[in-house]
Amino acid sequence: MREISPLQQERLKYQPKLAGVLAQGINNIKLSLGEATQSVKDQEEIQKLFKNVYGKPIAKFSTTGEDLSNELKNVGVILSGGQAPGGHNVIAGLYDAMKTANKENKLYGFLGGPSGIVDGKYMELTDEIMDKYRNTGGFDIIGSGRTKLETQEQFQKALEVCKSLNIGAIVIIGGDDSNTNACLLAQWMAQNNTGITVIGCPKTIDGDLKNDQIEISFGFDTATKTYAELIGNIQRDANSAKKYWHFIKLMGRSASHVCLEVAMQTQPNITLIGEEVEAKSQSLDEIVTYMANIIASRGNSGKNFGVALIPEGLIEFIPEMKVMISSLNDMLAKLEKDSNYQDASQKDKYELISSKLDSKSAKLFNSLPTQIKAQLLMDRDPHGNVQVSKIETEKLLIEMVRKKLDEMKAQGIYKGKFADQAHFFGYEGRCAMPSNFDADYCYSLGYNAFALIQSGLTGYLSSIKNTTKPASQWIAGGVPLTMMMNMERRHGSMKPVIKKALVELDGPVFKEFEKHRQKWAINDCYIFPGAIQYFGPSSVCDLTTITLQLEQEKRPVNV
Ligand code: FBP
Repeated sequence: MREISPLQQERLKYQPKLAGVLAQGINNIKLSLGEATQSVKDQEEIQKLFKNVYGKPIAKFSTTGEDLSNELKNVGVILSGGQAPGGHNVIAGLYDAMKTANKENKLYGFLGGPSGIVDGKYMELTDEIMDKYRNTGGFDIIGSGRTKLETQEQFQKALEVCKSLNIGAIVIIGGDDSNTNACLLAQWMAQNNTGITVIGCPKTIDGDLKNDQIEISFGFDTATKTYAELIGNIQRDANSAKKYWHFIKLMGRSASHVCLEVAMQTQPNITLIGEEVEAKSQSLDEIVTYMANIIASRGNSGKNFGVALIPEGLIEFIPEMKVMISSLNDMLAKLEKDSNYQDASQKDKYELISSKLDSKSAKLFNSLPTQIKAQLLMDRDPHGNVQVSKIETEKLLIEMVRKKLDEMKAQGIYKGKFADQAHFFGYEGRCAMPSNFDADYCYSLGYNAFALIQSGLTGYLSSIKNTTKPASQWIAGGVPLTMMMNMERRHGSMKPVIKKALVELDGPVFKEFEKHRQKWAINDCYIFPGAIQYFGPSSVCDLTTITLQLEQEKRPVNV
């Protein structure tokens, strides 16, 4: 019996490419620092909350500057939040850099996410363990979790665990919420003169942890390629059978980057972009009308099939829904502790909620199908986010589009047939075997994280830039976490968080999409991207996402 697949066997041998300067080896890198920085918003509040780590300069590594320290260092690493392809390679890069610097350095993996460091659950990573996970998907080497680190008690326990293992630095691999954790921990460690530093690495398939210094979060490349393969297959099926409309919800908790990138790769008939819905203040009914019109116009010309992409976070971008969800969030934060509410029947809960909402939100809430009501009232995640992956927006839209089409039929303006299929693609792509890009990028991010540690920096995010060029030209450095922060309402009160990067409607990616979408709606312009290729010509195997090409190069290679 096989223990691993033949492809995995081959991938274990793949040597990821390192960013230019890092490839010289951890002992040959030098640090240079730029100007002091500011947070993106709410500077005064952020500075007050992060006194010791606020406003640090951007760091860059080169062959000229200050030498890095070569003192012995034990490091603890945490995988945090949703899985993203390439996480194992971040750890592999970190491990290899540490062992190259000094064989005696030890890397401890905290188990099950941030709670591992608080509860003292860890394992030491060794060559034998590492070599089983190189270039593989998933976070199973040490597991992940969504615990929020914020209390004095948690920080104190983390310190004790680190002291007992002689850990001098912690690397947190996560998205915006997890790196907010990293910054809070960095601040606490600095303020208490513990000597322990904290470095983050930008992870999330959602692609919303990016800015001038962070071109892409890892996992986005592989996840979007995986979804694009699946959607290409569905498009071929739709085009063959010609009998179904496929409504496909795609992960991306807030921003619609995944949806936009996948649309650019596959050219489906309908793609909704949450940020556009918000900018145009579109109501649920307007979105449904937009979809129904395209379906009717295809149906009237004999095409009773098609593919529609729906971003997971859509619901929170619809202005009327946003107002209602924000009231629900505040209300649920209070009702969480109310045993009468907790013990009430679903029906009574809906009635109570509806009575506490303003009349417009109450009307909207009452108009929703029971299933959607129940999904909207589910527990928020530990960071206060609505768990949009559990809200079946694709089914809600199918139901509403069907009603609209029936009305159009009664008016004699629609003559087609509407048969639906609902899909949700999220978990299918989060643990895929990393593409060459993610394998290389992640390895560099991890290696670079150790360079930041040896520079004595804390409260920084590992940054690798110039990523549309060959890895030899990638630029390595670090960006202060406070630079990305602002204040947002979470769990009913204002909290410091890393600002999410949403789809920019005047940015090159949306502009390119906008040029083509009308044609894609009516004609069949489907693209079938096929599976991720790991071996073969670089023009096929090392291509970055269209988003990255358009944003960084201003020149799409394959649109
Ligand atoms: P991160 O922000 O932690 O990277 O997670 C992203 C994500 O995959 C979202 O796209 C999705 O809404 C969410 O995780 C699902 O979370 P869970 O794994 O808890 O179901």
